Amino acid sequence: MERVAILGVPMDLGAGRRGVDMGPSALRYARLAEELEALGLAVEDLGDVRVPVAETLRRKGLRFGGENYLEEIRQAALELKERLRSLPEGVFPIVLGGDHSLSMGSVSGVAKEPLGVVWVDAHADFNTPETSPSGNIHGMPLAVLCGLGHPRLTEAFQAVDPKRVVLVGVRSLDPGERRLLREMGVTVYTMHEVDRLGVARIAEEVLERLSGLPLHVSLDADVLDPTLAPGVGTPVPGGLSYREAHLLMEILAQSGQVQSLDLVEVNPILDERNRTAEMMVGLTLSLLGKRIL
Ligand code: Z70
Ligand code: MN
Ligand code: MN
Ligand code: MN
Repeated sequence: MERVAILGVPMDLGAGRRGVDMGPSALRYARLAEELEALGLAVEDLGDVRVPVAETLRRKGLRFGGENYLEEIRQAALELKERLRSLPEGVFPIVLGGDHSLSMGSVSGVAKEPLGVVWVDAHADFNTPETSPSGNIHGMPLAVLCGLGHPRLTEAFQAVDPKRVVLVGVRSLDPGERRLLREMGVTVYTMHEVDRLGVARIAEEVLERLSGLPLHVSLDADVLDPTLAPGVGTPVPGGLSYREAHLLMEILAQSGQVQSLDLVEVNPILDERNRTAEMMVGLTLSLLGKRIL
């Protein structure tokens, strides 16, 4: 029986608005562990990584947003990285966020050489402090993992070859990150390609490009159409449908290569009756092998 470890990162310090720190609770309430067990998996919840409460940091004179919490985010991501590194071989980690900056810790924590990364997101999260219009660190983690950005972050978390990174579902890019994605040779399937080629063709191309590699899937809830997943901080119209998202997960599952997963950017404050968390749990089941027949 395959073993799954759940690890929460209740952090919103990298986001532009509050609330994704409650994402791990929302995903647990949506019965993530129980549903995985019903699939026949052995599940252990390892609790949460320590993240400072934002209100305690305000007293130090930091304002919310931007790069103010770089050191706190670095520390939490480092703890995540260490905890993932200490997991026994063969355990499939599911990291619950939290804002997407935690993926600096998850990807570097699971990184074997070489690793393929499938980043499923409305955004590319490929900004650096120079290109970012907001300064928010959750817009930077994929660049950091590829070695670009603040040296305090790249020295701790650079972990992947940009040629082994694929983005799916992108529909909101800042000018600087568009340029960086091209320069670094990252493969990007925007919603334009989703519409032209379809998710099945895209998934097959992704698996061809990352053939034989262990894969990490980083799933940002905002890749989904906001009508399905309203509980996100940065909703962008025109996202993946229910069927496209499940089909993508099912085809990735069939490869047998996926070894780890992030579920990030679920914002319960903005959600409706926890439906965004429930969508993310459903997609997790498809990625871990649930089939209709
Ligand atoms: C923008 C920035 C972002 C998620 C927003 C947005 C980044 N490119 N990522 N929400 N998940 O501020 O860098
Ligand atoms: Mn993201
Ligand atoms: Mn996003
Ligand atoms: Mn956000």
